[in-house]
Amino acid sequence: AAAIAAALLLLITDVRPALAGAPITTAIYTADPAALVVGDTLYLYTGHDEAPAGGTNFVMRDWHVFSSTDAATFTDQGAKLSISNFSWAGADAWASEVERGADGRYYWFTSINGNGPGWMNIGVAVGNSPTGPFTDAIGGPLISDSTPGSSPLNIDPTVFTDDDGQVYMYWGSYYGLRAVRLNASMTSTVGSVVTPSGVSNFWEAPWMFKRNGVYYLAYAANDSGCSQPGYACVRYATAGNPLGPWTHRGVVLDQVSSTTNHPAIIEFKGQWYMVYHNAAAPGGGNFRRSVTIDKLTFNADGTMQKVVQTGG
Ligand code: FUB
Repeated sequence: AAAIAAALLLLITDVRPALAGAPITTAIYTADPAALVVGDTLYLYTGHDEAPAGGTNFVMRDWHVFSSTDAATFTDQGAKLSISNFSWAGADAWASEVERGADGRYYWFTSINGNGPGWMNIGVAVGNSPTGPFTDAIGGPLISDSTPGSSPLNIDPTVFTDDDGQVYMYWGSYYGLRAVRLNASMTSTVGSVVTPSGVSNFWEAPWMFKRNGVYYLAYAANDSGCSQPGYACVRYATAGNPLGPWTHRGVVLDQVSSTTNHPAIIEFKGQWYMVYHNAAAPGGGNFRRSVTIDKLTFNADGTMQKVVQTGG
């Protein structure tokens, strides 16, 4: 009877979305996308899942750059950054984001296990073009556990440059969202680390952008109101100021076929997109994820419609 009950429970809880976006590549497994438009090209910066089939942990050592001029076909430009580019780092090339600095260079903010003081840290690499080459910009972490007020887990940086040139970074996990201003140099912080308010059910993977004067923060949430246990949806909040307070607006992406969920939202050639990952590629899984892209639509009042996971 116990076995039947367990099987029934699995059937009830193991419900996958009927539709899931197609991978940008099936040559490798990719995860944790960040998006950047430069000229007529959309760049995606992704993590690289290398766990074996049936693996039960992340194996992530480098990050790839993908480029596209139509948001449909993506070219893998290769592993343009690796934990070996950070002399102080040892493992876990987790989520990252690239932002163009005031000096015209490209700053790649990364989550890295330092294997030293602090478990996860945020590092920064810099390159002269969107595809690099990239080198460590600091020689140590930008944020580590020793940073006053830093998050319970220093991962998943999202960096946003406002119209007035001020730069902000949000990051965090395990319900610990943090934010801080960055210098124009992108390699040091200004003022104190703060805990933004109003971001309901934040779990991890923040992504910040601005549209029509409104600040948006999308993020993975794993509450029972939007996902089954162990999975995450993407919720979002809006604000009138870059550091909040934020007002929760709802779910923009339902749970996907991987346990983790990770948004990047971008406008490219007049169309908005949601870039995210799932487990839909052949042989895919929670530690063998694939980045995908779907169209995103705004309502007239600035709210976002829930993304339809097309399967492509
Ligand atoms: O890919 C490793 C971690 O899983 C990321 O840092 C999180 O956002 C989650 O996707």
